[in-house]
Amino acid sequence: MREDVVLEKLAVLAIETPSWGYGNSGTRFHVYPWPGAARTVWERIDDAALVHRLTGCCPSVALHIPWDRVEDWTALRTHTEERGIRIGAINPNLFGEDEYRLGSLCHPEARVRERALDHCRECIEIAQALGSTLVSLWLADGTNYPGQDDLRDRHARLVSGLEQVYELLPPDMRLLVEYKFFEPSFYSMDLPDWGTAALLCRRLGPQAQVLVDTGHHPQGTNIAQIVARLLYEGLLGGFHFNDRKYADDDLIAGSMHPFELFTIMHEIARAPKSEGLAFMIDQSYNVEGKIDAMIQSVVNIQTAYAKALLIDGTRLADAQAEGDVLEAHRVLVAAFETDVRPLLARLRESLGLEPDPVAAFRAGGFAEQRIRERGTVQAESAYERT
Ligand code: RM4
Ligand code: MN
Ligand code: MN
Repeated sequence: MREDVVLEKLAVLAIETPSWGYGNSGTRFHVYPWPGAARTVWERIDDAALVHRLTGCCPSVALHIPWDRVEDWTALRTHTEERGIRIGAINPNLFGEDEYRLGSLCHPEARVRERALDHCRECIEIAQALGSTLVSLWLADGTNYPGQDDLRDRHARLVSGLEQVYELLPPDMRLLVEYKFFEPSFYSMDLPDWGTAALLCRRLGPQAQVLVDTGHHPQGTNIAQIVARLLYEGLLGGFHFNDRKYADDDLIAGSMHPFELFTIMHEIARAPKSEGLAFMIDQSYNVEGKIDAMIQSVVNIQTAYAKALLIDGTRLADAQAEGDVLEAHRVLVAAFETDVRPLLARLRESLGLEPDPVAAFRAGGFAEQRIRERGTVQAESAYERT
């Protein structure tokens, strides 16, 4: 692909950052307070706006309800838009209440299922009030022991719960259905894999699509192939980018498996239609600063995409057609090994940005200013990271 075309494609890549990545977070053992970390949703939005200002490619921020609940949604929307960004996906939280011990939409008791449905209804209304057209649903539902509940009944409850949520969607809103193979439940998750999510979305209709969180698969899963399939079937809604070593570690995207991220972005780069895909980050920073780590994640995603755009598609197709396995692989590796930092620096310069946004954050006094204004807040409790 010619450099000007690559630059055009890179210029329209928009990555959404999560509000929950800007506050203090921790492990199940401890939350280490980070000096200057955002204390409220207003400050989390300020930090998301700064990430957009420095990267030029993060125009929206995802919210988690009730973590980001406020009295006045109009005021929050104004606050966000005044800072040059907008609200992206609204994430209902169906795991942070005592009632959800045995599940939410799949709970054995109708009363709890109703409550979960009410929360989804509220989140759809919040999305409308905030000008967002995306609701992103992840269910922590599942069981811990064989025999704990009837697996077929749980599936029936899941289908019926999601059908009811789907019914509530206004015509311009999409429902993203996220899966995860284990945690917090260990015997069965009600939405464990992309196949289940795809089956459900097919059943629900065109406003429901699958969300691929890159940390939600068993070790060794070929995520690029999942992405290729979902794209082919028109069922891919978007991503939660992060990286992991062992489980759902929520580490900086591309920090552990940059080649895997590149193969995923290759599928995006060659997709006939990728508009409308939601590229979102879902990470938490436990031992590092939040804003510069978020920017690093953004840079890593851009890097993987830039390299994917540089793949010589003609040579690759020829090698594949000739059955030249090694040559086909070498075409990918050649693109992966290209140093795209100068290209990304040119992209940023053309947008009036500093060439290295992490360095720009570190040199800009932003962290110091936040420490002065916000201090260091001892976290009362960890976000219930699940
Ligand atoms: C889950 C999942 C969801 C996220 C929560 C906090 O593991 O990835 O997307 O909202 O964590
Ligand atoms: Mn996620
Ligand atoms: Mn997760």
